[in-house]
Amino acid sequence: MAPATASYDRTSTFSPQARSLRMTDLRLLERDTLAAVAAASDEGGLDAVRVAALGKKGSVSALLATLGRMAPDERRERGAAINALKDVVASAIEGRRGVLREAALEARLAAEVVDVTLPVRPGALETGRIHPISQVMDELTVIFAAMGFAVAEGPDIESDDLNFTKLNFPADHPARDMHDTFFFPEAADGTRKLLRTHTSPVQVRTMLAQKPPIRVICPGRTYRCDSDQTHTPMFHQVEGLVIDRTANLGNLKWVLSEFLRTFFEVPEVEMRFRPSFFPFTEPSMEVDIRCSRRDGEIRFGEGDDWLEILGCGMVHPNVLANCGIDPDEFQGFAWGIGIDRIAMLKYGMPDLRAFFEADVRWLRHYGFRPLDVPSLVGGLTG
Ligand code: 2U9
Repeated sequence: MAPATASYDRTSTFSPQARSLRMTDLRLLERDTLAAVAAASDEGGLDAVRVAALGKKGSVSALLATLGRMAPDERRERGAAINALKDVVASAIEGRRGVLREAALEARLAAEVVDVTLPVRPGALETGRIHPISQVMDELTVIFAAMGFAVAEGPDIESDDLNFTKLNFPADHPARDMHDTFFFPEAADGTRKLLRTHTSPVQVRTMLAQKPPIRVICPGRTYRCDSDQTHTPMFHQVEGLVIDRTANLGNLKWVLSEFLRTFFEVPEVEMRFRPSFFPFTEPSMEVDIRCSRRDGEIRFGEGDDWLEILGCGMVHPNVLANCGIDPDEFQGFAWGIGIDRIAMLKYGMPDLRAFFEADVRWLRHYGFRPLDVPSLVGGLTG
């Protein structure tokens, strides 16, 4: 409780009787103020007592202000007494503050007690999971890095020129059609951006920026206006490109078979090349791998069945020329493969759409532990 300042008479007088009355007043003020200090139960309350006594308009400060109007004798005597009171009150407040602080700390320590015998709650490293697409991308990177390939990346939003024209797509090619490609509205200069329909513009950018020899893989998101049980509007591809003076189909076949047997973790894969057509490769081929299908399970490296797995070919001379590489001096091969599809095949995931539903139960089942990083020596899948 803060002492009331008004109850103590602060006017000056010369009468000795009145003087002793004033001394009694001081003692009363001291008693009440010290009682209020002792009664303060927290630092906020104590501060209110301090302001009421020692603040600018406090009871003790008000008494000090009366000194100016006193005769020198009285001022000396009362000044000493008021200052003594001020010191007593100030030190009582500081003493009480120490006690209250100590008590508050004790209360906090008692309330925040930690039971170190309780089991530790699992953190992100134990509960978090790597999405199968990210896992497969990491696996691809490890496999091709060991063969000397660099990873190249580019933007998802591309120009018509890099996504189609440089890749030898004729102006009226059906893939350019609004039904397949997500186009942005036409700009003032008549050009229109699009969501890349394959990662091939990344290889185009690489060729425009670097001189051969080139060995890159380009994993990433791709977009086509297509949605059913086996297609989603956004999907993932990894494409590869090799350019040098003698790159040939024999090299391509070795790179693909090395990749496929390492990725599917089988000793050998048998491949079958079928002629195909892509505007950016000539000749173009589709590759099937031998497999068995039993009880809904596909196995590679055995059986009498075939599964289409990827497309590939020798880079079209027009594409080399469009990208600043002399087709009479250099040649190259390229391939493309759907990451979502090979992830489903390797890890036995039946429904493509589950990849993009962000269902944490699915991720807990099919996801990978963050510290099981794929490596060729430690094992691709931990
Ligand atoms: C440049 C030159 C050539 C990339 C290639 C394919 C064949 C192919 C599909 C596989 C499954 C796409 O995800 S999918 O639908 N891709 O069949 N891609 S050759 O050829 C290139 C790329 C860039 C400069």
